[in-house]
Amino acid sequence: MKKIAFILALVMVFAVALVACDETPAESSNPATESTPVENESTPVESTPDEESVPAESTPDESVPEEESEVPAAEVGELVSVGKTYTTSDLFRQSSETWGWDENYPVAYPDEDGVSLTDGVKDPGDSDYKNVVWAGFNGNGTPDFMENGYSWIVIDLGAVTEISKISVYTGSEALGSGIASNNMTVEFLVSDDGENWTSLGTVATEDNASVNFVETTIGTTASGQYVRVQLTRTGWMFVSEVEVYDIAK
Ligand SMILES: [Ca+2]
Repeated sequence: MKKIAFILALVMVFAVALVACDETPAESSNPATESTPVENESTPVESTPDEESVPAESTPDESVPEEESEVPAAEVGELVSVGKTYTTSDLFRQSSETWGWDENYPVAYPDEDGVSLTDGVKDPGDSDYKNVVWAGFNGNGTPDFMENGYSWIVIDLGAVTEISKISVYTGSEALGSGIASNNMTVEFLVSDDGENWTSLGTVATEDNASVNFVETTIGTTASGQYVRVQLTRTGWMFVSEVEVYDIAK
């Protein structure tokens, strides 16, 4: 009986050992769950370069507009053309008596005193083309226009000037009688001696019938004592003012 009991004890020991061996593989399945943290670790690894690249790209983007915003801050200086003398190609000249006496405009509009283009007044205040603020050029056929293809205005600034901006103010479609600023170009030129000219460029003039005059401007730095504007249009061109700015003042 002792032998039988001993054998049974051995069988039980083996049985316990087998159960223990079966449980071990069950624990070995845990590494499958351990692989999950491995994947989780790779996720922040991938997100890290994304987070780093975003601020790296945004930094230069923010610096560009700051540099560009400094460019328009340049000043054009002072208006120096007011009161300066000028000459023109043939203005259309017609006395008030010729086109019918008008008590509101007893002086004929075509700049008979030779001062209206640099007197500082560019706004006629109404839409009547007879307003004395205007000087009229006939692009349909005055002799000078027919010869050159344009009308011109030359302002003598009195001394060589560091020019930063030139503007021309022309009558709009609101004036009627075929006067308008559409289909019109203005060429801007400068000179030291009034004979040899350098063109700064040609600008197309846009019309705006809701106002009495429109502004055409060129903003280019240039040096010269004389400023010349050449007006081209098939039709009437009315001018109230030419402005020149000196960036050195
Ligand atoms: Ca004027």
